[in-house]
Amino acid sequence: MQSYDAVIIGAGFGGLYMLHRLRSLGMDVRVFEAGTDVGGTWYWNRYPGARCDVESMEYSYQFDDELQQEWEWTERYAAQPEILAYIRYVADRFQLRDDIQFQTRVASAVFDEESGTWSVGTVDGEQYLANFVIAATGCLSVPNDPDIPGKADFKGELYHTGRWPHESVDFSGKRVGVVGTGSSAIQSVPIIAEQASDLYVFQRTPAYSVPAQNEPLDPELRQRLKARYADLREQNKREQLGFGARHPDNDGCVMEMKPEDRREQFERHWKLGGLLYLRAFGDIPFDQEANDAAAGFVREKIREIVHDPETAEKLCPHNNIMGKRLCADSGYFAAFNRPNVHLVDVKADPIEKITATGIRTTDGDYELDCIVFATGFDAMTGALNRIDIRGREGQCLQDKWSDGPRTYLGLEVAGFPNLFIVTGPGSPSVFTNMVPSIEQHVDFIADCIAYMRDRELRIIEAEQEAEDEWVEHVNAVADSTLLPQTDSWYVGANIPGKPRVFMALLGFPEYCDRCDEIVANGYEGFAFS
Ligand code: N01
Repeated sequence: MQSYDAVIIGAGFGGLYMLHRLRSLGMDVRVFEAGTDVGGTWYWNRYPGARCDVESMEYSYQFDDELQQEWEWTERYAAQPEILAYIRYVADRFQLRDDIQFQTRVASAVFDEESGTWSVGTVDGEQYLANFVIAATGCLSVPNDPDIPGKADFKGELYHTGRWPHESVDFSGKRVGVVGTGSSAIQSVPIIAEQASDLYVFQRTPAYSVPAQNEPLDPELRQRLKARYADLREQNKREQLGFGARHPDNDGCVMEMKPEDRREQFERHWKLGGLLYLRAFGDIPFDQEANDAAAGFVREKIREIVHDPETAEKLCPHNNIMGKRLCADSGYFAAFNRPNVHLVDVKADPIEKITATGIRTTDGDYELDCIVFATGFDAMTGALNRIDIRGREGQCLQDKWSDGPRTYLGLEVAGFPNLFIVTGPGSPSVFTNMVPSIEQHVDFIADCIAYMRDRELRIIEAEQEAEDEWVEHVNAVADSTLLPQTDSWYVGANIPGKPRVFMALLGFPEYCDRCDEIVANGYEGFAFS
C-alpha cells in the first residue's frame, strides 16, 4: 500500500497552503481532491454573480510577499472567476499540482493504534497509509439539497448554486425560480433577473444585505496598499473579523450617541459597504437595542430602494442582524423593481412540491423552465461527517459529534490522534477573513509537525480535558452575544435533525493569542507520544 507522511483532504485555499508548508518541511505528501481542479469553494460556486464579501487585497495569501506583490486584483471585491484564476496561479507558481490527485473523493480514514498510522480510503476503493491526515475540507462545502418532494419529476433544468455547472448557463427568455434568499441567492438574483423572462424568488426568511459598493480597483490605491502590505496584514490580525483595518471602525455603543449622530454613523458605514457596515458600532452583536437600531436602519434602506411597499415589507428581515451572516449585494433589492422579478413568500404559502412544470406552493402553481436552489450548505461539520473517520478504539467521529462538534481549538479532536482540521468547528473560521484564518491554522499545524519531528515525537492528540474546556469556552463566547438566538447555519438550524450548537468562535485576535500561548507552553492541552 502506498504510504505518505501526510494526506491532505481538499485542494482549496487550505489544502494548497498546507501542501506547500509540509513539502517545505521535506515531507512526502498527497492531496486528494474531489473536483477536477484546485479551488475548493471557488471551484464549485460558479453561480452568476458569485463574488467574495471580503476585499480582494485582503482575501488572498500573505505567506509569500513576492506573490502578493505580483498578483494584480482588478476589483475591490473579486468575482469568482478571478479568485479561481488566482488559486490556479498559486498552484502553478509553487508547482503544487504534482502532489494533488484530482477526482478522488476520500470515503474513510481509520486510525490504527498499533502502528500509529491512518489508513485513508477513497470512494474508488483505493487505500493509502499516512502518519498525519489533515482535513482541509472547507466550512461550506456540502450543498444542502432540501427534501422537497417531486424533484425527480421536474422536466426543466435544476441547479444548486454550490454545485454550478462548468459550462455557461443561459437563462435568456426562460422562466426561472430561485429558492432561498441567503448570500448566494442575493448575488445571483440581479444577474439572473437581467436574463430571465420572469424570475420568481421563493423567500422563506428575508435576509439583511448591504450593498457591497464594489468597483474597479484603482491602480494607484492598489500600489499604495501593496507598498504597506505587511503593515496592513499585521493590523488585520488585531481585527475581530480579521479584515478591514484600513477602514474607519468604532468601538462605541449605539445608544450612547444622539439619534442624529447615530444615523450619520450608520450612513457612513452603509456607504463603506457590505460587512464593513457592522463596524459602525462595537455593541451590535451584544446589545439588543443596538442590534435593533442597526437592523432598523437596513430596513429603512430596503423601503427606500424597493418601490412597491408590500414587496419592500416582505423583504424586510426581523431577526437580529448578524444572527445570520450579513449579505453583501450588488443591486439585490433594486432587482425587485423590475417588472419581470416576483417575490414569492413561502413562509406564508410554503412550497408543497416540485411538479413536472414548476413549483407548487399552498397558494398555487408557478410554471418554470429552470429551478435554482440557493439553499446553502451543511456547514462546518458536513464534509467531515460524510467521511467515515475512526479514531482510537474504532470510535466514529460522527458518533462523537452526534450532539454537536467537539474539538480543541477547532484543530484537533480527542481520541483522533494526528488528525488535524483546517478551520474546523470551534475556531473563528467563518467569522473571519477565511484566507488569513486558514494560514494561521496551517502554520500552527506545520510548525507543530516540525516541532514533533525535531523531538522525535510520532503522535499528537488533544487532551479530553482541554477539549471539554474549549467547547465550553466557545459556547460561553457565543452566549455572550445575541447570535445564537437566530435560526441559522451557525447553529445548524438549516439542516433538519442537526443538533443546535453554535459552531464557530467569535474573536480572531484573542484566538490567535491563545494559540501562540499554547505553543509557547509546549503545546498545552495536547499530549505527545
Ligand atoms: O446559504 P444560506 P447561502 N425552502 O444558508 C433557504 C457564504 N457565502 O448559500 O433562512 C425554502 O445563507 C433559506 O431559508 P431559511 C456565506 O457565509 C458567501 O446563500 O432557512 N427555502 C435561506 O434563505 C453564507 O452565509 C458569499 O428560512 C429554503 C437560503 O435557502 C453561506 O455561504 C456568497 C429551503 C439558504 O441561505 C451560505 O450562503 C455566498 C427550503 N426547503 C455564500 N431550504 C460571499 O462571499 C433552505 N432555504 C458573498
